[in-house]
Amino acid sequence: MEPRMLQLLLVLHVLALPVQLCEIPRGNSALIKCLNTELLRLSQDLTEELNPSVYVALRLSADHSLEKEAQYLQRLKNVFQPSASSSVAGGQQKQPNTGRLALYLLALRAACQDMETLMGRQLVTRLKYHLHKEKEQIAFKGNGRPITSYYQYSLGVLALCVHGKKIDTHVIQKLLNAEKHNKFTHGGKLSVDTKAMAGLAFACLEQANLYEPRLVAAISLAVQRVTDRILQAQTTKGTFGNIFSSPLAVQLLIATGMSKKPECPKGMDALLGSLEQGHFQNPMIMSQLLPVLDGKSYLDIATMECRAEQDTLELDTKCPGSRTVILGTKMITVQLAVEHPPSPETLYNHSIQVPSGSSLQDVLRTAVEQGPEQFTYETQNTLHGPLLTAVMGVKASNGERRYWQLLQAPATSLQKGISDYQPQDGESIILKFSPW
Ligand code: B12
Repeated sequence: MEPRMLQLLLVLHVLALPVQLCEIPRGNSALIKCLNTELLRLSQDLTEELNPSVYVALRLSADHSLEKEAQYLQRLKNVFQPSASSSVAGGQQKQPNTGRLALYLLALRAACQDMETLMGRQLVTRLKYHLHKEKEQIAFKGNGRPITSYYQYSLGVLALCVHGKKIDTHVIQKLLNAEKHNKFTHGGKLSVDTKAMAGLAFACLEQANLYEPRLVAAISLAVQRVTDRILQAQTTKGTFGNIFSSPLAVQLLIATGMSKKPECPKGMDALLGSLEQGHFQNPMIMSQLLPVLDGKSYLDIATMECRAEQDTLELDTKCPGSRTVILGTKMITVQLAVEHPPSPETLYNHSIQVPSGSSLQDVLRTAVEQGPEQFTYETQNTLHGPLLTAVMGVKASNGERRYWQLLQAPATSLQKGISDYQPQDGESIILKFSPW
């Protein structure tokens, strides 16, 4: 055989080898670059919600547009920096909650900002105060639950930890207890996203070298248990939980050195397959995914030096325009029902006509206009997109842990929100007031 032919066969053989580690199989760099470029484009779009998580993803990436990142950081500072006039106890101005503040602090560390300034110290104190309040709620008022969620609580612990701050041991203890007593659930089901975020917080604390051996031993045990549960949550398709919880799950596996486990490359393959098919269109999820594709996790923020970075990312990279939705000329029918258990009657039940390609949010808008029965709804902007907060005048309540769940009839919980989900012709959607 000719030597060149032999060489070609060898290359083909290497390419065909299954992925052994949680590494990106060759040939996917264009796909990853497109995701990176899309997040950069989103960061420049003034109509998009400002999101520190998008900034963190851009910073953790191997390729940068340093000028555009700096502009985005400035816009984040304008919105997230608490005004000097408001006190820690809460001024007149609406302040970011635990999770948003934590994401903002992660962003500042990813920008290598000096935190030994008055503003830097105030931000750290503020997050510590938020966690203290969350801890009090868990202990006294919240029946073992924090004010926001264990997801945000974990984000808070993680953010302080990547800044090298020592965290009140009682705050850590509450997260350990929650893990031990399986509190990382939503609506009675394991929340892989929450487990993964708590796992990242534990992994950071374990590596911090700031705590006494007994606490470190308990933290290490929690890391082990959380990663085991995540590995067990792998589906036959390779995802951990659903496809949208998998980015954070793989981040945890990377952070805890589990990338040699066979589950990890299988999860990575599932992520790449879904990315290729255009399933990741939500900026928040895209921002949780990009670090994974660079083999990184949020723990890597702690050691960032912001030096000698590759400044070659351009907005004009040719990529499929995944987020542009083209409405069809064909009309489709979607059945829309509203349920408020324990009441047996449906509060609303009508078929709605919309152009094909419409989102569920378009269906709701049309229902308001269409009649004959009065349909009303309200939304709230979040980093994840518009959250449905009230239907027919009934408001979701954080305190009572009730929300408007989106279901495909009879009882399949949708994996996307109202602006991302596109119902098919003849589909039945139920909006159900549910506990979580
Ligand atoms: C906690 C949580 C919830 C809680 C939020 C209540 C609370 N007080 O914390 C509850 C149970 C209410 C919830 C509901 C839903 N959720 Co949820 N949720 C999360 C979770 C675990 C953390 C969110 C968070 O705190 N982010 C951090 C903070 C700092 O950001 P934030 O913008 O301030 O957070 C708010 C929003 O994220 C919002 N929110 C929560 N979930 C969702 C989902 C959508 C689509 C939107 C627009 C907003 C939203 O609630 C947060 C608190 O106010 C994420 C996991 C993840 N990977 O992000 C899933 C996640 C975002 N949820 C998801 C889904 C699908 C839903 C539902 C659509 C499920 C359903 N079929 O009804 C509903 C929303 C329906 C509606 N009314 O519009 C998916 C979204 C996937 C995607 N394709 O983008 C995720 C990624 C989970 C998953 N792996 O499937 N969720």
